Amino acid sequence: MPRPVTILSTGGTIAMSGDRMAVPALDGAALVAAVPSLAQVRDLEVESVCELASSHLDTVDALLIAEAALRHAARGRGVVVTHGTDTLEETAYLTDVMYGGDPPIVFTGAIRPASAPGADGPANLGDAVALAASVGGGGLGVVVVFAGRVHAARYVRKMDSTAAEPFGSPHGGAIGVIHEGRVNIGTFPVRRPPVVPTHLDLRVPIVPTWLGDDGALIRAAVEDHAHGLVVQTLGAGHLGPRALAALREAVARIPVVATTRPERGAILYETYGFEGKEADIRELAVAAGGLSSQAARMKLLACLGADLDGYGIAEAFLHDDT
Ligand code: DAS
Repeated sequence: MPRPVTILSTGGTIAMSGDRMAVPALDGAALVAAVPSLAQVRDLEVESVCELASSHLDTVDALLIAEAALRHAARGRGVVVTHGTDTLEETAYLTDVMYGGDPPIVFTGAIRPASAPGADGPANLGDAVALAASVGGGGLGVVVVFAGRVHAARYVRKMDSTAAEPFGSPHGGAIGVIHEGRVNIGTFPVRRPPVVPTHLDLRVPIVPTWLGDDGALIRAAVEDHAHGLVVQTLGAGHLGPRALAALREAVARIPVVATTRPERGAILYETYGFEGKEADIRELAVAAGGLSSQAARMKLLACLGADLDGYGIAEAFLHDDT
């Protein structure tokens, strides 16, 4: 027996249309009307949360969307969230960090506006509903469905700005496929204990580093009242000496999570001995080599919004340290 499904629409290209330039135009009901096969879904609810380009969303909006998804999942319903692709990774992963339930929560969107030739929104929405309704999708947590592929929210990244398949999972690839409305999941992601923030009106910037970095941006972020920081280190967890000095000053004031610039990241333990080596980073920051910087930021925001202390934050990132 398929699950009942709730679609939450939040805007993005899937909900945009226009003769010359696409602007927000379609609410949840209009999205559903464009997919004739959805008329057959037994119990389908539609709720419009907002109608925004995802570059206009902030962390407070992301928390509202995540909370709405969790509310409907707690009623035993599969949930589909339609979302702009630009920041879909962030809202999907925040929802995943907060979620411990069984019904699947599925994020999707479109790369081409509803008015464009070859608009991909209806096909993506049909696939997302198929997964949300499937009993076999129970226990998946939060996933992203796009172009017939299923990605774990923890690993998915927008890797192409314009291709019809913009999302990929550089760490391990897609975890499933959907053909003809039939769902085939090959791998179930490991679930983590949920972290549930009460608020997300917090400042957590992502600071990259580069050849010759003098640490000025790390210092500026701390001075700019950051509550926490994600530092995107080089290679397998490395910083130049001047950036390392800035990191040392930062961790004395706020929690810092370290990610890596390579897409398939890992922070090593004991390969190198130079100043700014992986062991120096590990001594100072919480290592999250397995997450993208944008995903690490959402998890750190969730930890801070849940009032976790330093130990709680380190524990929350334990399985993201590869
Ligand atoms: N319109 C952009 C957004 O809202 C891009 C998209 O959805 O693909 O993120």
